[in-house]
Amino acid sequence: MLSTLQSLDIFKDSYELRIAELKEEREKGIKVVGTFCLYVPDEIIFAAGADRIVLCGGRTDTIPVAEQSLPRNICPLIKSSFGAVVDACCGGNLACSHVPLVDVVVAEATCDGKKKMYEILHDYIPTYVLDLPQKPGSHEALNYFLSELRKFGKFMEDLTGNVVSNNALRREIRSANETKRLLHRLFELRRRDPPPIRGSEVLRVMQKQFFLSPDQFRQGISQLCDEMEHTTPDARTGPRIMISGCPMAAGNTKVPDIIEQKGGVIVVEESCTGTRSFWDLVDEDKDPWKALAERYLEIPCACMTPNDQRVARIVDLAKQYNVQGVVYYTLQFCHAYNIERLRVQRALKKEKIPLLAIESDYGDSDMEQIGIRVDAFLEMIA
Ligand code: BJ8
Repeated sequence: MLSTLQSLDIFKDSYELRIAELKEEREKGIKVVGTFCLYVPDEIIFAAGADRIVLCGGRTDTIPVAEQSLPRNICPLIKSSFGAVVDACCGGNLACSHVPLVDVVVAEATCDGKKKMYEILHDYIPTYVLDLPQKPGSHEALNYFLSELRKFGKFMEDLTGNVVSNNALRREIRSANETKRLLHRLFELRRRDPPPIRGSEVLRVMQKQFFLSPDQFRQGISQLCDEMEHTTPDARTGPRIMISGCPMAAGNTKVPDIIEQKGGVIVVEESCTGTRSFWDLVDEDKDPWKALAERYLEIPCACMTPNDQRVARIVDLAKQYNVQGVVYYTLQFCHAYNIERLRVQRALKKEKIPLLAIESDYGDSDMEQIGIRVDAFLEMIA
């Protein structure tokens, strides 16, 4: 079904423009950083006068390239991302437009698969790894992460030759907060019944969040919200669904597409391509480094332990969005999200909110089976 929201075209048309912009920047000597995770603060990259582009892979065609070096039984996001880098660096023909634009990768110590992949990635492209405490709740963890962020700031200064000043950081924190506030506005509109936009459309927009420049992205979101506020949505009458779990990188829209084809109405996503990226703002009144460390350690990723805040957030979102069922999405072999499902399921059960667990890869061989299970789930909760 074609969307009636004209503003979505801004995001569709933005790809070529952004690639051209990044090429131009590189010709002028501006450094471009490739990232894979929410834990790497854009604010520090921009404060150093560099640009950034997301490298998370959602494509299937780069996976066979990765499987020549990596085990097959690891998460498809890792394989797809790694395959895109290897293919681009070894003169392959898959034409990833992102990798050739990148001077350096800034990676992060999150799940085991990513950490070990980054060690090999360094053979193809310079890779800096930001370390993370795994138990984020303590004072010690905060101090450690603060020192890691300062080290990262120094790395960016050496890369760009620019100083990461407190003023520049404050400016970037304000800018990133502005984006987050706009995303709150967008997601607030989705609480309506029926919501004025489909979940699969929001996902495609969110997949551009770390690809477009902040200005481009904000312009698009702002116009989209204006239009949504004055649009009478098509009648969408199916059960209200939340998707929770692993991120869905660009190219991967399989599960939301199936849910909507079957009549489900996706109203919110608890994921890194959903609320996790923007829900919490950075405190603008504190020392900027400390404020960044505090806020980034609050990201409720399943790589952290314990991760009570994620469980609480899911229950809270389910209530706020009047959700009738949660589709818990795990990428195949992602143990962190897969195991954490049990705690999420128990918490939701207490609130009488049913959960459907789907574990999948980027292929299409399980589409029919997922469709059957989604159908049965929607029928049960309708
Ligand atoms: S903050 S979710 S972007 S680590 S799906 S590669 S965890 S095996 S992507 Fe993530 Fe940062 Fe956390 Fe978000 Fe590993 Fe799981 Fe694969 Fe994952």
